[in-house]
Amino acid sequence: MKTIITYGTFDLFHVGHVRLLQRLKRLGDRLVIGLSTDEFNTQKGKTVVIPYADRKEVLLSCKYVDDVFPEENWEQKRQDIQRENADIFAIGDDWIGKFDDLNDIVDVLYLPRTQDISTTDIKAVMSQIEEDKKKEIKNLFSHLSSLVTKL
Ligand code: C2G
Repeated sequence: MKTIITYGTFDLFHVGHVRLLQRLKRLGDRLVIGLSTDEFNTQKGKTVVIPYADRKEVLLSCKYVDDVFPEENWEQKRQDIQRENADIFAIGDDWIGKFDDLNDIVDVLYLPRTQDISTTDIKAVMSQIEEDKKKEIKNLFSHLSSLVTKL
């Protein structure tokens, strides 16, 4: 039984996450994920949209994922790897080199990210839509008020 371990926030679950999990599962038999808690995301400087419990439920519904546990700090990886008896630690190459210190107890791999998709991009699109809607409503009101003044 070959176990793969990875970590992440997985907010606004998207195809970049799916493709990473798919590639990770192909490396072994069991994939476990350290899912960043809402509190740890604050430490990571991330504002999550979807709360931890829902992000966990979404991940567990994914056919590539076998288990999810909370990631609460930067220091827990070593004990997680030992507890899960992980053979491979793998993560996207935006982290390249950052976890090489773990290679005395696990094979450390960095996989290419999926281009042109990120939670940050999705948030930017969502806020742009909100801005456009606000402008539309403002224009509508000013049009209506000009009509009313003509009555
Ligand atoms: N990812 C990807 N392609 C994307 C976006 C994300 O392959 N287009 C990968 C990331 O490289 C990461 C995983 O999906 O391996 C989860 O991404 P995030 O939720 O952004 O996780 P991150 O904040 O990088 O958390 O201790 C490690 C951290 O918790 C990692």
